[in-house]
Amino acid sequence: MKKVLVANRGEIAIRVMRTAKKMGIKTVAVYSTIDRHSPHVKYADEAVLIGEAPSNQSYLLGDRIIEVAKRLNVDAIHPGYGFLSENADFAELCETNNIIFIGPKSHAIRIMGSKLAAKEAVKAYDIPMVPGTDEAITDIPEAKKIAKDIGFPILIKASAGGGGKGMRIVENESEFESQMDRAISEAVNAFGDGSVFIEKYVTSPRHIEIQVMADTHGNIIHLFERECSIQRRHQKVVEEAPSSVLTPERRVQMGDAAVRVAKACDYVGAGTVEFLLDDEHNFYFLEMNTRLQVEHPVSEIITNTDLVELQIRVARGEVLPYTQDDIKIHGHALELRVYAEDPLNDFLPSVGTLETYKLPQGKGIRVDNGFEEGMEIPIYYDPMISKLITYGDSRDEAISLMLKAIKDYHIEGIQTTLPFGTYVCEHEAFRSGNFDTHFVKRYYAPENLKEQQKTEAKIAALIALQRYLEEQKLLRIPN
Ligand code: MV4
Repeated sequence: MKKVLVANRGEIAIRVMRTAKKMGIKTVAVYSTIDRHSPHVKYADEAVLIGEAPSNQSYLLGDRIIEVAKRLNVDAIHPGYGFLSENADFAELCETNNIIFIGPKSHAIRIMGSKLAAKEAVKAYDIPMVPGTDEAITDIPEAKKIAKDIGFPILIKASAGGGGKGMRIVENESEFESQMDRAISEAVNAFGDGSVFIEKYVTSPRHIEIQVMADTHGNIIHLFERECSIQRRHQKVVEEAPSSVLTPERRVQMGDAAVRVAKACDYVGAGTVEFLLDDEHNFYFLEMNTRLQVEHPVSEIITNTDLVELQIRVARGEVLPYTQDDIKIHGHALELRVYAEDPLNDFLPSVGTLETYKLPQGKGIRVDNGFEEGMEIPIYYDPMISKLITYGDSRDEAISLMLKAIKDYHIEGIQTTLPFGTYVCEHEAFRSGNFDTHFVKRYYAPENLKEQQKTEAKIAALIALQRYLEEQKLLRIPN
C-alpha cells in the first residue's frame, strides 16, 4: 500500500493521514469548495476538489471519489467516520474497482446496518440480549401480547435505525397501538423500511462499548471498553476508558462477547460492539458500529496502540501483531468533544469565525483537531471542532488534567462545549462514577454554567482589583 485516499474532512482526516505518513504511505485528501483552505487539505501530499459544500454534492459522492482514486493511482480508501464509512455499496464499489476499502467487507456492514439481521447473525453465539422480539412485527395484537409478557415500559425500535434514531418508548398498554403505528410510519419515512421490533426498556442504563479488531486470518481481539454514557440526545459529549464500574470479571465477559459478535459476521478491521449495562450490571448487546469511532483515541491511549495503524496493517493482509494477552489497560483516558455549539442556548450550532484559537498542550494532553485560527466553522457538516483528550495514571488525574486543559484551550468568536466539559468534570456524580445515560437530562441546566461563569468573573474582578491596589501602592511610595 503506497497511497491512501482519505474520504473525509476535519480532525479525522488529519488523524488518519498522520498514521499513514508515519507508515511511509502517501496521502490524498478530497475536499469541497468550502473546505478549500482547511488543514486536512494542506496536510495531505495531494488534494482534489470533489464538489460543492453540501455533503451530497461532495463527501458522499462515492462514484466521484472512486474516479479520483483511480486517476491518482490510489491503493486504498480510508472512509473515517460518518459520510461513506458505513455504506455497504461504497465498500463494494471499492472492491470491484480493485481499491482496498479500509474497513470490513460489505456483507458485515450490511448485516450490522439492520438491527434484526444483526440479532439473527449473533443468535448462535451466546450473546446476551434485551428481552424482546427478534423478527419484524407484522401482527400488532400478537406483539402487544409479547409486550405485556415482557412488561412495560417497552421500546419500539426500527430495524434500519441505530444510534438512537427510530426509537419510541411505550409507557403502558393503552398507548401500544398508537405508538406502534407512529413508529412504523416514521421508519418508512426515515429509512424506507418499516420493520420494527420491541424490547424491554432498560430504564437507567450505562452505555458501554467494546473496541474490537480482526484480521483476515481469523484472529480477533478486543481492546477493552469505553464508557459513553455522558451524551445528550444521542450525541456523545464525554467518553472515557476504562469504565469506572466494570469488575475485572464483567470486563472479560463483555470483551469475549464482543469478540463473538465480530466472529458472527466475519468481521475484519476495527469495529465497536455497543452494550447496555443495567443497574444490576447485566449487559445486553445493542448494535455493532462497523467503522473507526470518534472516541477511538481513549482506547488507543489505555492500550498503547494505534488503531489506524492496525486498520491499515489488517487491510494489507497482515496478521494482527498482538494476541489478546498482549493487550493490557494502562492508566485512564478521558475525551471531551469540542463542538461549535452553545451550551447556554440548547446546544444550538454556534456559527462564526475562530477569532482566537489556541490549543492546550503538555504531558497527558492530546488534541485531535481539524481547525486553525481565523477559520469559519462551516454550517454544512457536523459542528465538532476537535477532541480534547487527557490521560494519566488514574481517573482523578485524567479529570484534573481535563479541567486544566479546558482552561488552557482559548477559543474566541464562537461558543463551544468547553464550559460544559468543566461542568461535567466538576460534577459529583461524574467524579464518583455514579451516573448513567440520563446524566445530562438529570443534572444539566444552562444556569449551572452561568453560575460557573459568574464565579470565574468574580475571581477575575478580584485579581484585577488586587493588581490595581498594588499599582496604587507602588505609585504612592515616592510620596
Ligand atoms: C435501549 C435503551 C433502553 N432499553 N434499548 C440508544 C442508542 C441505540 N444504540 C440504542 N439506544 C438505547 N437502547 C433498550 N432495550 C436505551 C437506549 C438509549 C441510549 C443508549 C446508549 C446511550 C445513550 C442512550 C440514550 C437514550 C437511550
